[in-house]
Amino acid sequence: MSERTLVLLKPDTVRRGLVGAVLGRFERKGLTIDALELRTLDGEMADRHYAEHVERDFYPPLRTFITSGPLVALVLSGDQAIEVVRTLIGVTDGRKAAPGTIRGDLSLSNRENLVHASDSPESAERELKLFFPDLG
Ligand code: FUP
Repeated sequence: MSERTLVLLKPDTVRRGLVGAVLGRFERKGLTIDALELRTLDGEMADRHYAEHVERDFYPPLRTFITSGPLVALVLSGDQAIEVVRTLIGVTDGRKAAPGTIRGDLSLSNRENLVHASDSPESAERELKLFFPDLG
């Protein structure tokens, strides 16, 4: 069953010149790019996206980071895309993520971990509406 998921290639991915490498992994897996946009988040958008984290100790530096430069927001679709993309990116902390995953291969940080991806059908629905309200 085809699903859609919201993915952000965070400002570290853009700064490090890894957009092509990371996008290529998703494309090679067989996922389809349904929408893609380069944009810089303001603080308000960051707070909406990370609504579940705004009270956490780690949020202020995360907010600074996620608004620090352009990111690539995209919509990927494919069979079980939400879970498939989560598996491809690896666990949150790049130092602990398994080799072979995007974070495991390319990130050494628990904050600058290159990629965000929706973690459930409910978050996918919310995040897709937030970033791509006009997507059919
Ligand atoms: P994930 O779903 O893997 O992106 O991870 P979370 O939703 O738990 O966290 C969202 C983002 O907060 C992470 F991508 C990185 C950041 N974060 C920190 O900066 N410090 C932490 O201790 C945990 C998460």
